[in-house]
Amino acid sequence: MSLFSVLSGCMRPTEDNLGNNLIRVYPEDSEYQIIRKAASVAPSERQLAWQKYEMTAFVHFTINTFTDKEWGDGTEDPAWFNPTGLDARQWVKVCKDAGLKLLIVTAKHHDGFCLWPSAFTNHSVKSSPWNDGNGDVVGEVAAACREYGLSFGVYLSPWDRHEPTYGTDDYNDYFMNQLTELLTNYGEVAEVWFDGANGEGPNGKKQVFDWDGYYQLIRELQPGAVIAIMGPDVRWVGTESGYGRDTEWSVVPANNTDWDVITGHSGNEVPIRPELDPTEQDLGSRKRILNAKALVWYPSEVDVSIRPGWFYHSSQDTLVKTPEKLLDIYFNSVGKNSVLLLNLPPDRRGLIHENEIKSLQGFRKILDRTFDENLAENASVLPNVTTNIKRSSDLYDGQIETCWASKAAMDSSILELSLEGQKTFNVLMLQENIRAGQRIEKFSLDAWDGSMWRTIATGTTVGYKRLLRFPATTTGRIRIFIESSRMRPTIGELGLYMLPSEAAPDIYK
Ligand code: FUL
Repeated sequence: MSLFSVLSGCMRPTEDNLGNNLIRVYPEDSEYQIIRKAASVAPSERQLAWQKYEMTAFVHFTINTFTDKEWGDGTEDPAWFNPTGLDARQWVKVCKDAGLKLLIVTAKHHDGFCLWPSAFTNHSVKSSPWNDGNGDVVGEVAAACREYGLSFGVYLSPWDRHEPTYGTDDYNDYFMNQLTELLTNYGEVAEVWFDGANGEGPNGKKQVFDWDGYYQLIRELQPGAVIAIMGPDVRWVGTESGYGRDTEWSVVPANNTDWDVITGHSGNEVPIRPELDPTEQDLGSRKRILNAKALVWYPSEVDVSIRPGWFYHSSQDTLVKTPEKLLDIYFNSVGKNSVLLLNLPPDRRGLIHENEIKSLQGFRKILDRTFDENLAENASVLPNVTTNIKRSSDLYDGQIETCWASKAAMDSSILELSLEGQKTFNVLMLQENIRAGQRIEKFSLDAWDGSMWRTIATGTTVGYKRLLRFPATTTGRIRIFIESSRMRPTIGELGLYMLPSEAAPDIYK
């Protein structure tokens, strides 16, 4: 990072950034102060590292794969779990080739069957014929992730339809024991995924979960891991379709606790999960934040399966999402300030099916052909009253932390670029330097047509990443007109790209 970046307000701490992922709001705060606070909430280091994965993989695999079900009821015989050619290295290689940076495996789904030989139950791989009861799927996945350089995560279903202690305090001990096994025996864990589904256990009782205990244990054992969904670090986007919101704020109100005793949760203290309805359309608008008791960085994750089901069913072999569908999902998840969590369910062999591989390869090819060349590279930033930048290359050096920062607080700002000659493009990519906070509320991309500016695309939030598609445009000069923002907006990265015509039939002209 350059000295200039530090001085220009790109890095924290700045006067606008209180350096925390949770900031309290007081009844006496003015509207201006609240907006200033919202603009200053920033991700914790673990949240930022997670956000930078962009695309991650889910692997749903368990006894359901063999019973052809989506949810087991806990009465399944472990003898049914018998993959004929399980190869976790294949799973990881498929993910790596597709550009997925982390893999989360269903160590235990709702039926309670454990993919690792837990010392606290016999309802696991050790009672199955697979590898004569000596196998450990979690261990094989973790080792393969290490070998291929992927991060590793675990899904451990809090709801357990098999475990007899479910519905009693003893289940919390059981669950913590299992967490301890998973978080100590398999190397570094980057994400712990807690499902919200919570029905009755085998004894008809519902469980009162000791979330604080779980969170504390995870922070102790794996301080770098984000805790997702029923956790404080990562929020469910609210749909399993693969399509996120057009306006996606990573800063949302947290109104559910007595913040007088809390100072923030970016450290190792017990974090609080903000209570909100993730399916609501508006989570973080000005209207929402003005009534907040606290504002917290709580970014969105888009989970979607490459097939209709989360688990493998041979009847769905022809229903694998096409490369074009995956591309559309990419633009609507990664391109809308979310991390994509794409599920790839292995089949009864214990392999990711050929149809998935074909689709992922096609998807990757389009991504590479589109994003390998940034047509804004070597563009120069033209000076104007709202522009604060010396080195244009900060916009395309691959680092959001070196950035353009507007001089204007609250008012509109303009970033104008002279491209290296005439360029034709149909995709805009913007990234804010979210280390300084998420600020942009409304913007447009304008192209100079020789006599005037023409708006070719508009958007609301940007956050970590925003992608916009539009009909192909040729110009030598563009500007990003930021119509409204929370304090001084920043742009860490800017890209102009050309989607190949076959991948953009509707917009290519
Ligand atoms: C849901 C579960 O009930 C599904 O089986 C799946 O694991 C999905 C990711 O989350 O809540």
